[in-house]
Amino acid sequence: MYEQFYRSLYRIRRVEEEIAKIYPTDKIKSPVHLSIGQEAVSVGVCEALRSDDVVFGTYRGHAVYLAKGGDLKQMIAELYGKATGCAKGKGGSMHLIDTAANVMGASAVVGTTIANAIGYAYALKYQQKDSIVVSFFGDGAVDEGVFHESMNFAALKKLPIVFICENNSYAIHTHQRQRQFLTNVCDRASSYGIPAETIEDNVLQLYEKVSAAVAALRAGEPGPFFFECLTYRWKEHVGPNEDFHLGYRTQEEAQPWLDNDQVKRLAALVAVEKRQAIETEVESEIQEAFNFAEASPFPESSELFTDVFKEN
Ligand SMILES: Cc1ncc(C[n+]2csc(CCOP(=O)(O)OP(=O)(O)O)c2C)c(N)n1
Ligand SMILES: [Mg+2]
Repeated sequence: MYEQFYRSLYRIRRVEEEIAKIYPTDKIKSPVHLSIGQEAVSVGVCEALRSDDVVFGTYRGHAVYLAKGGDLKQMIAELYGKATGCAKGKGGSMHLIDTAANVMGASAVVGTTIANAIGYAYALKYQQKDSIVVSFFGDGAVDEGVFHESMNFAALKKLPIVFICENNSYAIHTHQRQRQFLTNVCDRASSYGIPAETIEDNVLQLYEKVSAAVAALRAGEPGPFFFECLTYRWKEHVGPNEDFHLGYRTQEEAQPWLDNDQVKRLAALVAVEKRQAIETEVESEIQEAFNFAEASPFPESSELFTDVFKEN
């Protein structure tokens, strides 16, 4: 189990480090919102899921996409704006999707995929399927009207959905305390009758809690469940750099999160030889994915007029 967790954590971290490295060359054609530091949330949750379970993410979505099994080559090609990308090069980093892996998409508009996710969960329930939906969103999304409407509807219809609020304390540069009079996110979910719990930045604990919730939903217990996962964004809101010089947060605030790096923690739980083998495999997979993106063509100009409307 530790090996699989480490592989996923290390892979996401290294993919994003490579993205950060290459970003200044302008080969990547869209803004990038990196999850470096937040990988444990996606990995802890997605390891608890089956392949037919479904996830909806956000514009900070590289980690969820990869943790759920989204295709790496198509992801990098998408960032490069290439025709072989997972959205044919038209969506970029903020709109990753891989329906074969049940990564059902992400959006640049804060909060929107919460409503998409409950719609999907309603359909699953209606069809009496035993798949589970997971909706990922940030602490900023809980301020949106769609969050509240969705909580109510999901509770009312007892939907098979797990809500994952990735609380990194900030919406862009604004701390939760400057945006919310009551900062307890779980209380918001509880007020709609949804069981809600806060989880520390701990990938194994996350896995256990989410596994139990998923098992309960599959056994027919009424949903939804809500988890607030405490985490921290190491890089700037958007882009490859650090941003402590901006003054809205400090290196001192970040330090405990850096010290608690879950990638390093899991590395220490895997035997050295096994770890090296994992790292070698992942590095060559990443290299191949970037080579694939480099070698792929840009979309034809005729593609400008396709995928604009849904055609029957
Ligand atoms: C509806 C809407 N309002 C505002 C924005 C501008 N915006 C982009 S990201 C962001 C912050 C969201 O913070 P959070 O949900 O905590 O996610 P994080 O970036 O921390 O992962 C905002 C306000 C937007 N994209 N959509
Ligand atoms: Mg946030």
